[in-house]
Amino acid sequence: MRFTPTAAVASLALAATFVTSPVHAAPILGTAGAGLQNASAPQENSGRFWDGNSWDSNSLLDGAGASNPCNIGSLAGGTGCGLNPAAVGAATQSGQVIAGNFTLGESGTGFQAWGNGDGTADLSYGFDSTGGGLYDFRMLGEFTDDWNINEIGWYDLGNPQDRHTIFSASAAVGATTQVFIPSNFGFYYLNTSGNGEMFFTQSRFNVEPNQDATHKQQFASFQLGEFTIMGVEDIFSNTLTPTWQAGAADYDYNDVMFGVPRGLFGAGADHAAPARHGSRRHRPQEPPQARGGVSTRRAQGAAAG
Ligand SMILES: [Ca+2]
Ligand SMILES: [Ca+2]
Ligand SMILES: [Ca+2]
Ligand SMILES: [Ca+2]
Repeated sequence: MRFTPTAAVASLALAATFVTSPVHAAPILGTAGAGLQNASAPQENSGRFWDGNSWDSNSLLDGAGASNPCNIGSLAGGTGCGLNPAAVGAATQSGQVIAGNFTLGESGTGFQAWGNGDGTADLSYGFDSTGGGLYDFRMLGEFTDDWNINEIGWYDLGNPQDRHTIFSASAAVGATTQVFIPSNFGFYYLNTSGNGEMFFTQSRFNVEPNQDATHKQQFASFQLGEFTIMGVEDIFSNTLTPTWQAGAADYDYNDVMFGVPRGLFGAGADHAAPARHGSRRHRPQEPPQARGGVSTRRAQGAAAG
């Protein structure tokens, strides 16, 4: 079953301010006014919320004399990034093989960024999984010193207590995980070091210890065709710096990057076990174990905050 206007209407009834993305990728349920925006020609000037000057590359803005963006926007668009030695070191530790410029898997010209027309982020959004969906998530890359303390998962949209791991902190780049998600959902990031830091695509749920009460959007979503590329910024800060500083961030959103192919939707899809009797038809499906590789276990950590 494919996403239909009927499904959109049902979702809108649940949250009247939500709008949906018009492409065929996993439909985004965002804030009214937000949409898919042209993401071409990154400038690393933070003119668009995802277009930060990455700590992972040296470029014009770092005095290096060359355009060398390395944020999620340039990477999703297929631009190769020349990582600086510190970034290569962390990436190598995490098991990524960096030989020459890094090009993100699944990237390509034409990815559009979810956000507002003025370049600001949609501070609250999720994804439509009406009827349940089976997703083959792909770990595409991570450029951060925190590569081994970063868990990624999904949560029931609007309910940040209901969390399920997709990629544990130790998941290798290149890993794939097939997950059945029975409801509309958002993504979360958990710093597993125990500092309590946790981010959600609905940023009002974010937990940023020792920070002020403001929240930023720590997730960036790019869509093209049936594919979504997600990028995570793993530090919250109101101070942006071109190189690492304690308490600052770069908002390059390349700290964890993962892919979301369009889900297989609907109770009648081919992955569904036959209903034993009529009363089961509308229940959420069990994870389709027969397909193998399914991982929808709950996050181990206690609720943050
Ligand atoms: Ca830089
Ligand atoms: Ca990791
Ligand atoms: Ca970053
Ligand atoms: Ca980074």
